[in-house]
Amino acid sequence: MSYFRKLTNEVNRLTQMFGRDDKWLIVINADPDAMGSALALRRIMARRVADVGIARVNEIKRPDNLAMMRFLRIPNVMLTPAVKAQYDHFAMVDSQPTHHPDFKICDFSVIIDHHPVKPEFPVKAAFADIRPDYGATSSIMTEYLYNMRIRPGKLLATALVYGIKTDTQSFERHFIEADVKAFSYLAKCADMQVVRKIISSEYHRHWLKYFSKAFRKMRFVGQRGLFVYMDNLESPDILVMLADFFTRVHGLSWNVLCGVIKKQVVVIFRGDGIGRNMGHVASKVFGDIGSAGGHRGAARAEIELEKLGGKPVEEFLYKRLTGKKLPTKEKCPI
Ligand SMILES: [Mn+2]
Repeated sequence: MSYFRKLTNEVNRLTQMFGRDDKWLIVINADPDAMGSALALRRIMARRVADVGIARVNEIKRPDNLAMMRFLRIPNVMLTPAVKAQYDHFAMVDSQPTHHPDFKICDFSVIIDHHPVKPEFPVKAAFADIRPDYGATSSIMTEYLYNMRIRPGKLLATALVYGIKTDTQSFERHFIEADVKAFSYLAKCADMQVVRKIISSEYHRHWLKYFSKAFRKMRFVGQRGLFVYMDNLESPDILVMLADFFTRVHGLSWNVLCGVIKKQVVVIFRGDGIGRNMGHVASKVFGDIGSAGGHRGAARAEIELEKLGGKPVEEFLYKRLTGKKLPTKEKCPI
């Protein structure tokens, strides 16, 4: 019995698509699963067609995804009409043509994906393999490689492992047995040191200055809470990053990071998921003056700055949250 399911028909149909003189472009909306899947499809096509490239429709900003691109040598090419013009055949992995407006410029003849197909947007392609039960497209691609007797090299195996790990949230989110099998098969060839390096690439260098500010401005609330007001910021992502960081401190069970972004007061809540429900806290404290809500472990509130009527933002938020006046820094030891 084969380790993975047999894909004899699919492999035959897929390989018939490839002509010796074809120039193929694999188009993705880049995330780890899409990048891993694209490398796998490129490997499958490599000796069957004249040329194969990979291009993406999105900008990659997350530091871990940038690390994946760098360490696993994923081509850094944006899809543009000029790039498109260099190819005559188009494939897509981990997405469907209606998922992004920029996909429209290509006519896709190969589509391999694991997102559910919406009845109003049927997938039309000469070769389409859509399996919504799979946790990751990288698992489907691993089955193709196995069925074609292609043993993945170290970089490819590492990319696929990371793709499966990301899309299944390390097997905490939806997955099937085929995802587990693909993972354990690939793990033998993958470089787990590189996987760890990618995972731990959590911060951009230019974010570090926000840490020093947060450490200066933090105030403990009671035994287990933390409140940090960060003044004006260019993006709420900075609050999210800091709030996530503080969840890693033992002895803190909740934290609130807040700041003003383009005349909006943004408040990010993080809880340990065991103690009080931060979603409830957010809507109870700020629901009457802004949009507020979330889950037990993570919540958010947004209030228009003008609703504060000119009151100092830090004092206002602290009072609302704790019912107390903002203590002076001396009374708030670190
Ligand atoms: Mn995916």
